[in-house]
Amino acid sequence: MKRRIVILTGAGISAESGIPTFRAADGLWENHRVEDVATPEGFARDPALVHTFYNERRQKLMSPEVAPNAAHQALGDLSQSDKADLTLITQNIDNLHERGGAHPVIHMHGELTKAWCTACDQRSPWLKSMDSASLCPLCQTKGALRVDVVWFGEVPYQMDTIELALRQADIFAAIGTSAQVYPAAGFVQLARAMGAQCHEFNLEQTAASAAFDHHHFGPASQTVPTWAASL
Ligand code: BJW
Repeated sequence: MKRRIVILTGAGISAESGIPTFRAADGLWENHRVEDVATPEGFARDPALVHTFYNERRQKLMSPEVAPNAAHQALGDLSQSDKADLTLITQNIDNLHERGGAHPVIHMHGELTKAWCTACDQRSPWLKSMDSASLCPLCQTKGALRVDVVWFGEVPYQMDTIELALRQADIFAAIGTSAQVYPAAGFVQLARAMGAQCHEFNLEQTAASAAFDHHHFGPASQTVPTWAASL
């Protein structure tokens, strides 16, 4: 039987593709307080600020200087190979896994390139700028759209599917995540308790390092392709 591999990725896998990670020493997030741009309360207070914040990130994601790196490509190849039964979960809202050939990808924190209409509760692809006057392409309501990302205090997507995959995993790997945000930070505990071999890929130790059996220190663009080829 094929080995069941569950991979969780975080901002570190996209760092070498030109997308900054989140947790800087100054506690700010691209010069904003997290409460202002990544909570429903922040959006209610100042929707224009939040729309602009995500519009700029979407524009950057679609610019020519941002592209999948060797780690995304290696996971894309693994996803298309018959070497393993792979569940790929990302906390990232970028589309670099898909552009690296991976399918399917569970975006537990949502996607920058989708809009969520709070009037009809439908998601649609969204590549242009969004503002408080934007029209839902599905129900035509004006002013009910927000970027389809999971903010603090909201429930991440596909948690039932994720929990089942973690319970059945033979191998669990966490790549480029600081293990500071739950529930993702706790996935290793469940996978390990259920018997999975656990691998961590990072530049440095994290809050969760002690829970992993194997550590791969270094840039993901180097460590991930080597590991994927060894499977
Ligand atoms: C490299 C590298 C290279 C760099 N190669 N590596 C108190 C205790 C416990 C929990 C809570 C608490 N108070 C509140 C909570 C819950 C809260 C939470 O966890 N808060 C913490 C701050 C404590 N969580 C939530 O609210 C979540 N919802 C929830 O819990 O609902 C309840 C529920 C759950 C399940 C079932 C039922 C109910 C929602 C969390 C939503 C997070 N959303 C964000 C924003 C998305 C939109 C946006 O992008 O703007 O998601 S926050 C942000 O952090 C983003 C990321 O996905 C997430 C994780 O960050 P990540 O990926 O780990 O990045 P970094 O920057 O932290 O780390 C990068 C790492 O890469 C570093 O370690 C580097 O060393 C490494 N690295 N270059 C390899 N080249």
